Amino acid sequence: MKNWLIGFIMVCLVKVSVAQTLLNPSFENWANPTVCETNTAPDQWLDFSNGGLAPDEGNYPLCPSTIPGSASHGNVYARFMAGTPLQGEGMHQPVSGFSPGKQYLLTFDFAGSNLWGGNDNLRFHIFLNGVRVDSTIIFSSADTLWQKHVLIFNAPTSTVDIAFRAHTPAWPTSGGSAAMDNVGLQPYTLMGAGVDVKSIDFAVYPNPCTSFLQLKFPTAESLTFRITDINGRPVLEGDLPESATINTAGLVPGCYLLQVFDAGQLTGQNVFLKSE
Ligand SMILES: [Ca+2]
Repeated sequence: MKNWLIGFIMVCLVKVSVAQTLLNPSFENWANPTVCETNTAPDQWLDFSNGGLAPDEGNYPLCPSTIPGSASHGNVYARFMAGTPLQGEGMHQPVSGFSPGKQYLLTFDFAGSNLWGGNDNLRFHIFLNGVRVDSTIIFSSADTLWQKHVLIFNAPTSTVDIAFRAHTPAWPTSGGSAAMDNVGLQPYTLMGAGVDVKSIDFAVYPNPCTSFLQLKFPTAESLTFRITDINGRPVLEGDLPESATINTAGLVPGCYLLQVFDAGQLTGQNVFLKSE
């Protein structure tokens, strides 16, 4: 076969295998790299503000007084002023390459960013195709520890517009600002996903966890468990102790699926985060 034909076939294969393409997910590229406060959306992102101005560039090496004092990934994060419950600063990006109906995992890191003082409460809302579908926990502008938010969603269309906006639940007594970094987007291909689970409701806490994960069941059962990473690789398994406490100190920080089995049959599963 001639080389050009092989090349053509390879290009076609690459095109077929192209996945969803979120651009500049860590906000490291921003239009003006020499100015501390840039009221524009990061490169590849579009303004989604309906209050305030636009997202600000949080560039720690360039502006060492910025809060938080470091990005969760790279050198740059985005900062948003939270307005009313319905108004605030935000940004969005139309992302192509989805398979409609398939599940995807969206993650991002967030923290308080009280550059202008105050400890007001706020949260991020998450929108898909302009529809609000999820929110982070309510957190303080003064809480500068990075936390991770996880959203599993079914792609409604082949191109999905993904948007974030900061809001306060208690305007006008609360406002503040929040930082975001390290957006992740990938197909949700956890082992067991789609399995017809004989469900028993159980809660896991704390979430994110650090050194242990506590399960809470409505009834006492003799069960085994398996923890897999987001690629479905088992990382921890065994009998579930009577205390229903699992030592997670050995897991690297990240997103995991906990599956619980009764006599070998999958009976429940839950997603949790392991933090530093
Ligand atoms: Ca970053």
